[in-house]
Amino acid sequence: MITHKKLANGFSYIEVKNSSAEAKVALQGAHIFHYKRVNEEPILWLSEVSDFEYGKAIRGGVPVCWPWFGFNEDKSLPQHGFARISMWEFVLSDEVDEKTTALTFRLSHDEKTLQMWHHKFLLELKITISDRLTMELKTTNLDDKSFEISQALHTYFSVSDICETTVKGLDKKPYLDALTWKNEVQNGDISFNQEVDRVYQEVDGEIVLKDKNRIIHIKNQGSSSVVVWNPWIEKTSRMSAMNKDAYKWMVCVESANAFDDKKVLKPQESHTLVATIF
Ligand code: TA6
Repeated sequence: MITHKKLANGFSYIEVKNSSAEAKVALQGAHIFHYKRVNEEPILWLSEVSDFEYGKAIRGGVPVCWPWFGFNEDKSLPQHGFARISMWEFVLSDEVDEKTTALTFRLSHDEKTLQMWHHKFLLELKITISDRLTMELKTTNLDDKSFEISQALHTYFSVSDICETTVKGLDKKPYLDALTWKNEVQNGDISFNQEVDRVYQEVDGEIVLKDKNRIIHIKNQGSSSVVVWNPWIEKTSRMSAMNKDAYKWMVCVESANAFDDKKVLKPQESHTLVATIF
C-alpha cells in the first residue's frame, strides 16, 4: 500500500506498507526517514527532535548529500549540497509484488539550483522497499560541459548501544580522519568510545554493522568510499535536532563518492551510486 501523507504543517511524505516492511519517504530530499521490517525494530535512526520543515534537513534516515559532500568552498552554500533540502518530484510507484515496493523520485536544475551550482542535471533516486532496502542514486549530466560531483547516501543506523556496536569490513583501508585531517589506515574493526568521523577509501567489499541485538549488511555499487560517523558526547551537544544522549543510539555508515572517490561526468554521461541494506 502506498499513501501520500501530510503533516499539520503541510510537510508531505509517502508511506509504504507491504508484507516485508514499512517505510516513509519525504518529498523534500527524497529522504527516507523510516524503514522497518515486519516484526523488527526500525533499521534507520530518526532523531526524536528532528525538524520536519521545508528548508531544514531531517535529522536521521538517509539524507541525500549531493552535488557535494561536506562543505563547499563557498561557505554561504549548504553543507552536503542542496538536494536534501530541495523538493523532489515523486514520479513513479511500483508495487512489484506483495513483498516489494519501488518508488522513484526526480530532481532537476532550476533557476534556484543554477544560482548555487551552475550545471544542468537530472538526479533520480529509486528506493526499493522489501526485506532489504535498496537506494539507487543516478546523476545525469544534461549540460554541454563536464561537471564534478561528490555525494553520499548519509545513512543513520539505529543501534541498541553504540558502546556495543562495531563496524566490520574496513580493516586495512586508508581513511581521512575528518577530526585531524590526517590520513590513517584502519586496524581491525571500528568500535566507538569517542567521536569518529572518517572517510574510508578503496572500499570494495560488504560492510557489516554488528549491533548487540542484530547484524546489518551494507553493500555498495558505484562507490569506493564509505563515511563512518558518530558525534559522541560533545559534538552531539552542538548538533541541531539531536537530544544530548542521541549518540548512544545511532551510527552513520554512509555509501559515498567522497574526496578521492568524487566523480566527473561528461555531457550526457550518468553515474549511479547504489546502497543495499539487509
Ligand atoms: O558525514 C559526517 C558529517 O560530515 C559530520 O562531519 C557531520 O557534519 C555530519 O555529517 C552531519 O552533518 P549535517 O549537515 O547533517 O549536520
